Amino acid sequence: PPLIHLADYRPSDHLIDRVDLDVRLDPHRTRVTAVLAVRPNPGGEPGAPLRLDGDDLSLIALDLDGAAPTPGTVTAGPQGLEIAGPPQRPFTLTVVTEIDPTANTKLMGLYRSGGVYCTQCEADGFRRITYFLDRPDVLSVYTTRIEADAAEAPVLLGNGNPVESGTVAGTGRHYAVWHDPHPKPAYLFALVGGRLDNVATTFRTMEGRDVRVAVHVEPGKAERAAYALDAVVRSMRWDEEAFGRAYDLDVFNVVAVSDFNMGAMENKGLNIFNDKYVLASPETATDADYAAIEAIIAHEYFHNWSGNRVTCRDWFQLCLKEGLTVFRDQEFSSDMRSRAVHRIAEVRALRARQFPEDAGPLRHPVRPTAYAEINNFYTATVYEKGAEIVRMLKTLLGPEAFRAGMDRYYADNDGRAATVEDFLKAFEAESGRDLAGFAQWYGRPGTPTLSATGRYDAAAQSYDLTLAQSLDDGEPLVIPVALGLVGAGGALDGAVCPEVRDGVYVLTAREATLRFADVPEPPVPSLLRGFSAPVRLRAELAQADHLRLLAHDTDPFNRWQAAQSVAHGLMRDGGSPAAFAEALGLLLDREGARDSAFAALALAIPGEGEVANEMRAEVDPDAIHAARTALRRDLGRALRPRLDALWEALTEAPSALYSPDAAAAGRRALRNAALDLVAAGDPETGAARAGAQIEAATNMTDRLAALGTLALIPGEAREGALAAFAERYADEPLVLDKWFAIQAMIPEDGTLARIARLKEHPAFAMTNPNRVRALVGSFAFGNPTQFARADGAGFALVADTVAALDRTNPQVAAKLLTAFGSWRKLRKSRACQAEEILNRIKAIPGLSRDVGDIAARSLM
Ligand code: BAL
Ligand code: ZN
Repeated sequence: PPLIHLADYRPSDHLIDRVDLDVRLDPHRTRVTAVLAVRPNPGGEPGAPLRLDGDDLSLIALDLDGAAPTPGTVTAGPQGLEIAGPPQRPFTLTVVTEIDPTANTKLMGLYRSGGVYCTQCEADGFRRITYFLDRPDVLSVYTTRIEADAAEAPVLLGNGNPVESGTVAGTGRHYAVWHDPHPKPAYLFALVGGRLDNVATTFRTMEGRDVRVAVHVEPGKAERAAYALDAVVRSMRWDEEAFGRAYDLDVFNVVAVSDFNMGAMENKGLNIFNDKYVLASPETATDADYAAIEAIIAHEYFHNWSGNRVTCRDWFQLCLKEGLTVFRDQEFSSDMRSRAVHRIAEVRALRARQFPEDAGPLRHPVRPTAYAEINNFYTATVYEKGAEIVRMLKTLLGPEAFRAGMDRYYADNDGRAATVEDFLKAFEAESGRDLAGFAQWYGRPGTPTLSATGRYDAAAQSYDLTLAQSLDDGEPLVIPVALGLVGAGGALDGAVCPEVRDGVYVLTAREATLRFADVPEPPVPSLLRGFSAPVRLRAELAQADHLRLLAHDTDPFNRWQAAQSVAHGLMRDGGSPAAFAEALGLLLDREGARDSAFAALALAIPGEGEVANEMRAEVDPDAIHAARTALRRDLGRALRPRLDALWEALTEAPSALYSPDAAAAGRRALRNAALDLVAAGDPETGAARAGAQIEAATNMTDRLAALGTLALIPGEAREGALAAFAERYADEPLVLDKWFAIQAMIPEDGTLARIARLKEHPAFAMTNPNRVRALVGSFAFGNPTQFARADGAGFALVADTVAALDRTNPQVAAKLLTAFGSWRKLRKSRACQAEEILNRIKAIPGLSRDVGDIAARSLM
């Protein structure tokens, strides 16, 4: 497929200042009348034809300034509309199209989900509603009239503020008119029509404006929207306090739908969500679900400024809104919960998803320079690494200059479509710093390696630390390295190094040596505290050094990292885990009660994917699985008395009211981590205890954790518990997703047959992205030994699903295919099978651009 290049960017030849839409909703024949106020763009090419994007559209009527266009000047088809020699002055184009929302299985544009009409327009779905200049640098003021059958769609929602509503006499139909005063690109357009219940409240902004905030959900589920509503209100308040940003409309609506390609979408004033990230009750949602809802509600709300008020000039700048908004939602969650625990979770996610992407054929810069299909660039690199870049910027500039830079960025670019350069310019202006070197982070794919070696001079009481970076042959990057020295009894606070300021050294050279003076004993360096840069650290410390950091470092992230490093070493090199178990035991004694969430994270040894990630040799998933299973077994046995005591001590009274707050969630996390390790060491006891916990559980967190533990222990108890769970939640699709996922991730030969059976389960549907991701996605991304089976059947299962899904929903199919992204690192025989499968997919006739692009790039 043809590539679109950043270097080819040109301003649009035309602009559309106002859009008046009249959308008459109908299950199969929805009629859209668009009245567009068009004018030539002074920055465009004079006399250029007007080329409007389209996708799968039927043109019904067209007029220009109220008359038929000059014969022979119009070319129209499903994929576009062109008018040659349009007027060289402002003019009005009226376009009538007809679309079939029921037949729209791509879930882009206007479609129906569970009978609810809804839209998804990012990145290029608006062209599936009407012909348009569907590019983010064309900003328009929208007025939308939505009309529908009053019984079928009693609730009608649009962008902006409601201005009028009424009935259409004698038709059983009604309408609502919405006006959004803020100019926006088409990708932020949205409408909703359907039967929906809601929960609502009023929020008074710091500017004194009263905003009606509502969360709309499937009828009968309103009480499950209370947490999401509360998260909206907390997000609104936080953005005022942390960034001085107030909401700017009279209403803010969130709508949950059950069929959705992404997590959620930040349409102006009308966020549309995957219901997985809205609906929560103690009986149906886990602590992790609550945390994800809070984070995604915040993320979409924060886009109102970082994305909507200031949008992107073109899709190459996607990180400008996504990386920044992820950083903002991470800061919000850190303020709502434990900062240290959240930072660990962020880094785990980055390493699990972004590091492999950056190390494989699908790697790309945070700001890509070319794409064939933009939907394939909503990646961990753009989002999570993009957020890390913003975090480094804050570390480099300090909180005051960072905040001043953000304020200037908003002030200078409000109502505009901006670039990464505009973003950095605001920080340069406020800080007086030159960020040209730092800007390289946006353009260089791959994860840099930071290596460190130290030398202690006892006579001079000094310590030399050499830091070296490597990525490619290009210029060195600007890497903020937060660091300190740790002695046998704790931090060596008296050690001084003039180049380290506020605990941070900024590495700008390929290599540098720092000299610390006043070092009274041989230190262990604590490097990259708080994970101050998205790099791979190679410090080659001994196990004893890591154990010192685990016991004594002042930085909680590095204490956790020390435990991870020891576990990696044991899984890679073997050896006795006795010292590690003892250190973990002390940590549990000291911190189990005080910071349960942190203790639970320390107990969680790196996952199989993370181990694969760290391998410099070729990856053998079976060997990794065996090493990890053995280490978990040994730790479970060595820590047994403590784990038993924790599991007992952290039991909640059956009458205790569930609360998703961080402290309560931390206690559940530690208790469930203890259960899981006990089971790893003693499956028989583990199975009995997990079975009892499933019975006694008063919330989904405890029930699901126990089911997850039991799922790893073959036998009748497991099968009985799985069957009972399915029966109990037969009417709860989102809960059954958890049930699909747990089974898909069982690392046993029988899992393939199990998945084949589950695909026939009445609750499974290939048309619903959540179901596909739960069953096949969990298998592809979360079951490395079965996915990369020796007989190739795991790869084939995923490939067959991709091929089938491509015919209806290419975007979700393409995402699933990225599971093959690390195939080259696999041991030879498995890699050959993966390559063959990718070639087979690439050759499928009529393949979508989405899947074709992933297949082709994976093979590059
Ligand atoms: N803009 C797409 C969904 C999100 O990142 O918020
Ligand atoms: Zn986003």
